[in-house]
Amino acid sequence: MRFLDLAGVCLAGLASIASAGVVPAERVNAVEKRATSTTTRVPDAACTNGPLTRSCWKNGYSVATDFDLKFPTGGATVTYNLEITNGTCNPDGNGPRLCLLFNGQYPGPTIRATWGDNLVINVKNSMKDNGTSIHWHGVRQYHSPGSDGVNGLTECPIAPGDSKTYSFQVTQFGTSWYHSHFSSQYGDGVVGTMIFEGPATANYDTDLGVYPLTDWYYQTAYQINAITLQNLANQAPPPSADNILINGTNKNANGGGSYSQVKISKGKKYRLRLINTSVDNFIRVSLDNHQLQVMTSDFIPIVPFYTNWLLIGIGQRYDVVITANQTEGNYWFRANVAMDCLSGNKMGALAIWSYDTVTAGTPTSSAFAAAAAGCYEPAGITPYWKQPVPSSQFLNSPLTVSLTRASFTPGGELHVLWAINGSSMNIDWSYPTLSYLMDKNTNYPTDLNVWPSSAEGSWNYWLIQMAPNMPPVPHPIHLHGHDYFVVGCGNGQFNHSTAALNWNNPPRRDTATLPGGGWLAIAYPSNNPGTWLAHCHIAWHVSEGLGVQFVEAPSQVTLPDSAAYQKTCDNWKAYVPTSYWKKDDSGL
Ligand SMILES: *[C@@H]1O[C@H](CO)[C@@H](O)[C@H](O)[C@H]1NC(C)=O
Ligand SMILES: *[C@@H]1O[C@H](CO)[C@@H](O)[C@H](O)[C@H]1NC(C)=O
Ligand SMILES: *[C@@H]1O[C@H](CO)[C@@H](O)[C@H](O)[C@H]1NC(C)=O
Ligand SMILES: *[C@@H]1O[C@H](CO)[C@@H](O)[C@H](O)[C@H]1NC(C)=O
Ligand SMILES: *[C@@H]1O[C@H](CO)[C@@H](O)[C@H](O)[C@H]1NC(C)=O
Ligand SMILES: *[C@@H]1O[C@H](CO)[C@@H](O)[C@H](O)[C@H]1NC(C)=O
Ligand SMILES: *[C@@H]1O[C@H](CO)[C@@H](O)[C@H](O)[C@H]1NC(C)=O
Ligand SMILES: [Cu+2]
Repeated sequence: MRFLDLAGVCLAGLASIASAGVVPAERVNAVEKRATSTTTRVPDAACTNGPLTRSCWKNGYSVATDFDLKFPTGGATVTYNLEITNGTCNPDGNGPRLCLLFNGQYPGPTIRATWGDNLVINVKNSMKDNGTSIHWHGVRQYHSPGSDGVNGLTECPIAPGDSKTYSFQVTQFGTSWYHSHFSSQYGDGVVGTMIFEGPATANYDTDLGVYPLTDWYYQTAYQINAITLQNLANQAPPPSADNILINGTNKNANGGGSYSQVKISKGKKYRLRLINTSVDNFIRVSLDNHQLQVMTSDFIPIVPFYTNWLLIGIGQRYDVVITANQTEGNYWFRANVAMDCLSGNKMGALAIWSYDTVTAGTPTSSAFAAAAAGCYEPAGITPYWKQPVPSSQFLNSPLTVSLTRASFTPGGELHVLWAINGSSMNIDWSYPTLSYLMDKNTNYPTDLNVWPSSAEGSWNYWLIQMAPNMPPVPHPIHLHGHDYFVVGCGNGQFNHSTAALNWNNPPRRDTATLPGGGWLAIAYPSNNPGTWLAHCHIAWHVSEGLGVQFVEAPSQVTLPDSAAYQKTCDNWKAYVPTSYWKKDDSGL
């Protein structure tokens, strides 16, 4: 029996590391939809959700409900209208820059719904010079793959002047965000947050709502993306961010701009929903003197744990509870770029948290001791429902991440691009994968990176491996239509006889970090027919081809209404010949 020094290396939170090399007897069970969850709390109809009973919900649902199998029905229909315009923004006072906005604001409005509701979101593209498609990050899109918002997979882009209605049921609860999937457009502001009300594993008095954290650039995402593409040819890093924003604001290097300010009352417990909406930077957050009690990872309720500093990868979310039990005063909330994740340059953002009995002013508080270095998932992530994963030899072949030379257009200029198994992803906006399904066409070009998916009810096992001698940047890997179990990760090349894997109760989430120069082993059951994207959430990397898609149970996919779907495609195809800009990246 061998225990790798996993603690502190990769997933420090693996409390119950299965003994390495020993493959438990049970094999992949073809009918096992989801590892059985066991917890001491059962859904309780009599229990009402309140400050001291947050694990309760209603009608037999609670935080113990496995929402892959069961979620409230008969929810309300909640409608939002979002219009994307080309405007300006100035979040840190550095000066106005071009910004693409939702309803005239950055970040866009918070979409709120309750577990079980049906969301109907009308998106109008009022930009002159870009298509768009809006992805609802982490939403399972059960029976609604046509609302996943991935142009080239689940829809044609929405042409300038056109609108599209996304509709889906809220089968999970917690915190997330939505963003454009049209090239690197989200880096220019096409981002907003989402709150789905539901039960929780920790109690609190007040929900402070979302607290998005992001890197911010003074040039547009399209400009940075172009520079990044040039740099990659020399294995040089992308340009560094110019600032970090907390809840859409911060001071700039010259002192302009303003800090986010939050008021709290002594003795109360506050829920805060942290979301990393960065394009390229990992961020570590902390509130001076106050521990963070972490209770979710992405949409997954976890056994609450306390930490002083919390590392948040791009696309990841953590809901935390903060107890206002310190001397009444002003405290710094800190969001620092995680240098150990090879994220740009050293910088951070500050916010001011004040007790309501004191005059809000500049804090004199000092930071907690620095967190142990290491660009890994935080320690202590244990899902609240205990869900073992049937062990596997990782018989599915490894997906190897490397660099390659490829072009986005036939006969076009060759670029150095990211590739999975030698193939850099490059989608066709005008003929999305769902069109292949509608046309019963399985003749997928290689660069669509369509990988096989296991049969419904059985498990997928992926070993994502960095090729040797690659730039050692970590990649936050995000999966659509599913979340996954993080069975293990480590540095260097995966070795079956030494890798410590956790099959017992592994962390579960929809975005996890592939260590630069290492490997990430994930597992998830096929339980959602559709066509789903898996990609690096660093905007520049997916733009440079770091993605795959898999077509799951094609004959069982709930296709979108074909008239509406075709209308979006027809309008897009009519726009393309007139467009000022042309596609010059993977399209994602
Ligand atoms: C936004 O407006 C600028 C200035 O008019 C223009 O150059 C750019 O193409 C527009 N972008 C989009 C996405 O419409
Ligand atoms: C989108 O608009 C930006 C300008 O805002 C431009 O740089 C980019 O090339 C456009 N991309 C496409 C494919 O239209
Ligand atoms: C974040 O900003 C929004 C919009 O300005 C504000 O309504 C909200 O209260 C802020 N959140 C916190 C936790 O301060
Ligand atoms: C967001 O994630 C990126 C990469 O995953 C990371 O570099 C950055 O530090 C994170 N930001 C925050 C605020 O956690
Ligand atoms: C304050 O709350 C934290 C949990 O957030 C706890 O660990 C700590 O002991 C409490 N401190 C005081 C002074 O009550
Ligand atoms: C990726 O490449 C590896 C190594 O060549 C191969 O074993 C595997 O089958 C490929 N994976 C897929 C999904 O094609
Ligand atoms: C895997 O680890 C074993 C045990 O340390 C070692 O004997 C073997 O050479 C390693 N395999 C590879 C491919 O590195
Ligand atoms: Cu990446």
